[in-house]
Amino acid sequence: MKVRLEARSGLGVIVIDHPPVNAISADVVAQLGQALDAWEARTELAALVIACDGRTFAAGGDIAGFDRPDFSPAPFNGILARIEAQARPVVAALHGSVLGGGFELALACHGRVAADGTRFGFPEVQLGLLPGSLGTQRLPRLVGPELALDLISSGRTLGSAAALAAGIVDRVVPDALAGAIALGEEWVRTHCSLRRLSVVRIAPDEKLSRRLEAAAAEACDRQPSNPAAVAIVRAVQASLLPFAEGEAIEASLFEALRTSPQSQSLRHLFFARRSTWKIPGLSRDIRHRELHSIGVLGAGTMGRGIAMNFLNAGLPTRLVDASQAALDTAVSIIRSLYEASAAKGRISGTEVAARMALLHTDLGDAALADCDLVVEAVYEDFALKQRVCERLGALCRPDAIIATNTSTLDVDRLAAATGRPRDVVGMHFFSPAHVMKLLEVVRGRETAHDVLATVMALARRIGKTAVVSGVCYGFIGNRMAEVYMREAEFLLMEGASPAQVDAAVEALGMAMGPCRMLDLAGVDVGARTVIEYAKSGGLPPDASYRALVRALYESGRHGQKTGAGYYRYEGRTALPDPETERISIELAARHGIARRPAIDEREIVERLLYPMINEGAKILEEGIACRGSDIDVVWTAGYGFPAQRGGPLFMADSIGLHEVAQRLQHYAKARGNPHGYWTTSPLLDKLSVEGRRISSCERPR
Ligand code: 3H9
Repeated sequence: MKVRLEARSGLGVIVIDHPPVNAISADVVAQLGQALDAWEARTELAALVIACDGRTFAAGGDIAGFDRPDFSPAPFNGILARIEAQARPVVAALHGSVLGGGFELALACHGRVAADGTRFGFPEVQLGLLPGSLGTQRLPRLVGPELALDLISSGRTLGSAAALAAGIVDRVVPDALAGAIALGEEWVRTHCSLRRLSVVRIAPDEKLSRRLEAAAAEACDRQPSNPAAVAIVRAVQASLLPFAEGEAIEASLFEALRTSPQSQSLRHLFFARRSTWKIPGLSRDIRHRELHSIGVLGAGTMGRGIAMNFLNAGLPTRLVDASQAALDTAVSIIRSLYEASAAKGRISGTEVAARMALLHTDLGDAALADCDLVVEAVYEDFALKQRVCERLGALCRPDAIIATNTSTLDVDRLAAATGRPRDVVGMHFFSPAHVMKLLEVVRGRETAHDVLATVMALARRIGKTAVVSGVCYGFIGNRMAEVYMREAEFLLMEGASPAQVDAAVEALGMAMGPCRMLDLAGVDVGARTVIEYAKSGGLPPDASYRALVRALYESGRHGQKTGAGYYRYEGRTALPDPETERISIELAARHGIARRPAIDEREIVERLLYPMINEGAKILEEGIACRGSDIDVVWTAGYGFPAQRGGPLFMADSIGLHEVAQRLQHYAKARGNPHGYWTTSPLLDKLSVEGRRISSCERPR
C-alpha cells in the first residue's frame, strides 16, 4: 500500500508512503481516492491531516508517468477538489522538499504546517512544464499573482521561514505531524472557518494586468525556444478569472507542454543525470577510501581551478608546482575569484577566509606523500604526464588514489607508469574547472572498484555532474568533438564560412558553434591535441585531416587570445576574416578539395551532428559509455548542447535513427568514404532496424 488512513487522537491521518520521494504516481492518486473514501466514512474523526513517510513530503508528480500517452492531471485534480471541499478541517503536515504536485496537494488543504527546514517550490519550469494540478491557480490566490509568477517562472525554492512570511504556511514547528494535528484540533475546537483557495477571487487591477502582459511579452522575447516561459505567465494570468476557467486554461497549457519536444527532452535529462551515478558491476555497499586531504600537482589554469573545487567543499588542499611564481599567481587568482564572489554576495567574507585557510602550497612534490588523493594537472603532453605518473606512483601513500587530469591521453598507459594501476583513475575536468559542471571519470582497465566509487562520491561532494567513461582517445566528449571538428574544417575548406557553420548549429540552440568554441578554448590547444594524436598514430593518415586548425596554429592565429583564429576579434566580438578564407582556399587546393559556391544549412547541420551521433553509437557499442543517456549528459553539461533537445542521442531518436543512418550513407556516397568516416556503426544499424531508441540503450554486456 502506498497510501493509508490512520486514526490518531480522534483525527484521521492520511499517510503517503512511496519511497524515495513520495512522487505522486497514478497508483498514489488512486489510493488517495480510496483513503478519502475511508476518511469520509469515518465521520467520528474530527479533522484530517495529510502527511508523508520518509525523508520528504511529496516532491512532485511522478515525472516518469508524464511519458504515458494517456496521462492526464484530471484524476489528481479531482482528488484535490475533494480534499478542499471537505467540511471538516484538512491540514497538511510538511517536511523535506514540498515541490510541484506535492506543493499542489498542500495548497488544496485548508491549512499547512511545516517542519523547520522544509523547502517549497515549483520546479516544473526546469522540466519544460508548468504546475499542472492547479498550482498556477491556487498559489496566486494565496500569495498574489506576482510572487506566484516569480516562484513558478524561476523554479526557485523558498525555505520554511520565507514560506511563513509569504503566508504559504500557517506554522513552522519542529515536528510537522504533531503541529498539524495540534492545528486541526484547535480549528475543531474553535469552529474555525476553513479557507478554500479555489473560491478566493483576485481583485481586478489594471496595473497588475498590464504588468502580467509585459511579463508575457518579455518571456516571448527572452526565451523564444522555451514555450514553458510564456505558458506560465498565461496560466497565472488566468488565475484572475473564475477558478473553473483558470483550471481549463492551465490544463490545456500543461498538455501542450507535456507533449512538447522540449519537455520530453528535459524529462529525459532529469533521469539521465541521476543514472550516471549508477555504475554497472559496482556494488552500492563498496567501502570507500577516506579522503581528508587532496593534492593537486600543477598550478596552471587547470590546477588552480581543480583545487578550488576541493576548497569549496571544505577539503584541505595542497597545490604543488616547481615554480614559486606559478604558485604565487595561483594563490592570488584563487583569492581574487573568491573575493569577487563575496562582493557579489554569493559567499561571505568568513567563507573566503575559511577556504583560503584550507589552501597550502609547496614547491616540492614531497608534500604530496601525505595526501589521500592526488590529481596531476600538468601540461597535456604524454611524455611529461608519464614521468609525473611514475613519480607519483613511487611517492604517494600505498592507499592513496592517483588521478590524472587528461582530456585525451591513454589513461591505461599512464596508470601503468605509476606501477600501481589499480589506484589510478582519470578525472577529466573542463575549463574553467571551478565553473564547469561536467567531470568525466575515466575508468582504466585496472582501476579498482573502491577507487572508482570513492572518486564518484568525491565528484558528488564537489557538486559535479559526473559521467564514467572507459579509456579511448578523447573519452566520450572529446572523441565525439573530434568528428564534429573534422567536418567543420572540411566544410570551411569546401567553401562555407566560419560564421555560416557556427550559425547553423547555434540556430539549433548550441551555445557556440565549433569555430567560436575553438577560438575561445584556444586554437593552439586544439592544434596541439591533434598533433599529439598524430604522434600516437591515432590520426587518419590523411594530410587534409584537421589541416585548417594546424595551419591557423602555425600562422600564430591562436583564437581570441591572439586577436585572430577562425575569426578576427575586436574585443570579444568575432568578425569575418578574409585571411581564414585565404588559408582555407589554399588548403583546399593543396589537398584537392573541391570548393563549392554554396553549402546549405541542412548539409552543415547533418555533417556536423550525424557523424557525432554515429561516434556516440560506437562509444556505446565499445562499452566506453555505460548507457546512451550518459552521452547526452556529457554533451549537455560540458559542450553547450541544448538541453531542450535532450543531447545528441535523444535528438537522434527524435529525428529517427533510420533517417540518421540513411543520411550518413548518403554522405558516404556523395563525399566518398575515406577512412570509413561515414560508415554507420553496427549498433546504430541494429537499433534503427529494430525500431529501438539509442538514448535509452544500455551498454551491451
Ligand atoms: C510535477 O509535479 C507536475 C505537477 O504540477 C503536475 C502533476 C500532475 N518523479 O534527486 P534524487 C527519483 S513535475 C519521479 O537523487 P535528492 C529520482 O529519479 C515534478 N522520480 O534525490 C531518484 O531515483 P533513483 C516536480 C523522482 O535527495 C530518486 O527519486 N518536482 C522524482 O538528491 C532520488 O532523487 C520535481 O521536479 C519525481 N518527481 O533530491 C522535483 N523526484 O534513485 C524533482 C525524484 O532511481 N526531484 N525522483 O535515481 C528533485 O528535485 C529531487 O529528487 C529532490 C531530492 C530534491 C526531491
